[in-house]
Amino acid sequence: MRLAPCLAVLLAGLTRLAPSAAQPSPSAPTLRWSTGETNPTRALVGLDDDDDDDDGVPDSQQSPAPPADDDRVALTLEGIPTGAVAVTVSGGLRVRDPSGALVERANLPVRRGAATVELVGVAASERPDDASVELVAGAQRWRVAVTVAAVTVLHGDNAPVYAHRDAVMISRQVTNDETLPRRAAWGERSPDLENVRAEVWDPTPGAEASVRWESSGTPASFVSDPTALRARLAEVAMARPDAAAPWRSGYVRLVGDEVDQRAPGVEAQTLRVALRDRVRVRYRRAGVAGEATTDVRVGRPGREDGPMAARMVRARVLVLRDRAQSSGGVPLVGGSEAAALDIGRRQVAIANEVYGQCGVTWGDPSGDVARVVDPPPTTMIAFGDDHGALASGGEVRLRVNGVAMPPLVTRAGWRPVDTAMAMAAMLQARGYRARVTSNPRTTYGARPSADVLVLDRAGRWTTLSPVPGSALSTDLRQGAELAVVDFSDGVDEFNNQNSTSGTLEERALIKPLIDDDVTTMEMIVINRFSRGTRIGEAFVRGDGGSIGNGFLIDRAGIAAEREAWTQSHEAGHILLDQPWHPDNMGPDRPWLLMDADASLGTVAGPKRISTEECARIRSRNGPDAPSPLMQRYDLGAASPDAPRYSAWPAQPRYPRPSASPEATGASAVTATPAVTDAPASQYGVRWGG
Ligand SMILES: [Ca+2]
Ligand SMILES: [Ca+2]
Ligand SMILES: [Ca+2]
Ligand SMILES: [Ca+2]
Ligand SMILES: [Zn+2]
Repeated sequence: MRLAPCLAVLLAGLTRLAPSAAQPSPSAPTLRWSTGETNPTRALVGLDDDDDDDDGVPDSQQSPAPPADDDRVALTLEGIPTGAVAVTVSGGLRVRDPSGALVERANLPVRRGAATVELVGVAASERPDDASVELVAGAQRWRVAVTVAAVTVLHGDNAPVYAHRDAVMISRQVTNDETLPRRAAWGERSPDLENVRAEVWDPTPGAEASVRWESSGTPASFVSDPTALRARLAEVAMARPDAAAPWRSGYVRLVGDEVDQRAPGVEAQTLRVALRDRVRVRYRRAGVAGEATTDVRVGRPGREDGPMAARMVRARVLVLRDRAQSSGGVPLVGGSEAAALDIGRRQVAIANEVYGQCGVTWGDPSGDVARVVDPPPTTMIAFGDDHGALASGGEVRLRVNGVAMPPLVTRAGWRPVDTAMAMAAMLQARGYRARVTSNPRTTYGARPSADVLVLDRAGRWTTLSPVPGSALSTDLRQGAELAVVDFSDGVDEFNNQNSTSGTLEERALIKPLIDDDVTTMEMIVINRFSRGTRIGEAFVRGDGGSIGNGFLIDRAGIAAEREAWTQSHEAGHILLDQPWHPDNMGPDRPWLLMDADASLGTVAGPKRISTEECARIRSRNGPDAPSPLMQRYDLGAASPDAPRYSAWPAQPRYPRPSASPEATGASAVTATPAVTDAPASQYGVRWGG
């Protein structure tokens, strides 16, 4: 890595003061550093150990440096007559030659009186200014003494985040709880290991230093302008015990939404991020040209399998109209098609803020994930609804799209599913598509009821109606009912006895709207529930419900937005494959997303997902699950060399104590957040399935 002694002697002979005292004139040759300084004599270059191209190989170990690398330092020589620039570097610096290779000497072309020189820091300095770059253009010579400084993000246990194989994550704790150290001694650990701090190795003596933190979006985090910052923390002070140790900042917590970003008491310690954002730390030293930076990503690329690998829920948000658009229907929320769509998209944006904790996104809120749709017509018939009684014998008479079907004769003793199968067979024989679903038995029912969804040959909804002058069914014990959606009096909600089957009106809505694809989850936006006892209801496949992967949310649930996180709570039942709530069987922890009845628009509001819940979501609905609701997301491309760097580096890349001996007693404590002692009236109620 270092230059041979004979070459170093040669370079020393070439050393000359930079022509900084020269009179500025258009023709005066000028060396301009990437950060704007002209003719500097000293500069900082960052050690390029991050992984800007996300290929699993530290950029400093790649030659040529990847095009996405933003740690290359571009110097510009201006006002040079002709010819070429001879560049020689020493110490932990390399120069990029015309082929892109990182070398110690290069001749670079001059075009129109200018040349660009690109430097990369590949090894951290041991002493101040122990690296250099020499540039010779004709009779002009420059020498810049360089310190290669290393900027690193540390986890809560002070272990480095090596960007090519590690990442940072959105906090799962209440933002201003005691697991975020307000002031941290140099060697202090954070009880929450997901808190991060900056470490800067710069051997130059000095009494104070600071860094900037920035987060910015990427196409994978649905930001159209990646150059715009999402959030920043300016001038975060650092300290070190002596110049033989790196500088360290206090702890910073990565948060997913505005409320957390403004958490009282820790405003200077929160940085807002989204899944697959970039988090950058920037370091400069006064009086010296240049800047050292490093980037880490929020979550790992989706090609990986670990707990941080990015995943996308295949979600669809359907905002319903009160009736078909062709009949003058208008959306049930928002008042206009555009406003309704906007509401649907905002639900996706909010869910992304919450599920970022698990490395999960619902997709691009501005994409086609949200739609405004017509309610289904009466396209389903139910047998033995609610009670599940056996048939006593009779006839079912039905019209499909106005055409009378032959009477279906039921036999005494048929179960609802037998009647449904017979009806389906009769309809299929006439060219319709009929799908039979059996509903779980209600608590008080005799046995499961059954539904028949009737589509035409092309798979479109049909309209079912009774035959005029006839009863729909003369079988008085089992009975038959048409499944009608009527929003004028709200949607009948289920109670604890029939929650697994859902009410007939709920099934009339959900079964036609949920497509056959069991790997999607639909969120269905309605006006209200009839009795107003709840604001969202999930239908969870795992508890035996025949309706898979869907949930209803009403206007109140929508209006609660970032207070109840209703959309995320109901989806949580589906993704966790779990109908009950943690507080049904354990202590009340109202800050948890899956708490049954919490609602609070503060940092203590119900939106935290535990590590165990995130793991369960991945095991139940990860890409290797039997019918997964989540896909790999933002896969990226790994370098074939990546496996060689799976444990890199073997030794720290600059002098730093190993992670173990610096514990200060605050070992891996999983602290319990303080219970917010709010009056009950502050809590709204969110009932769920
Ligand atoms: Ca790389
Ligand atoms: Ca880089
Ligand atoms: Ca970078
Ligand atoms: Ca109704
Ligand atoms: Zn619930």
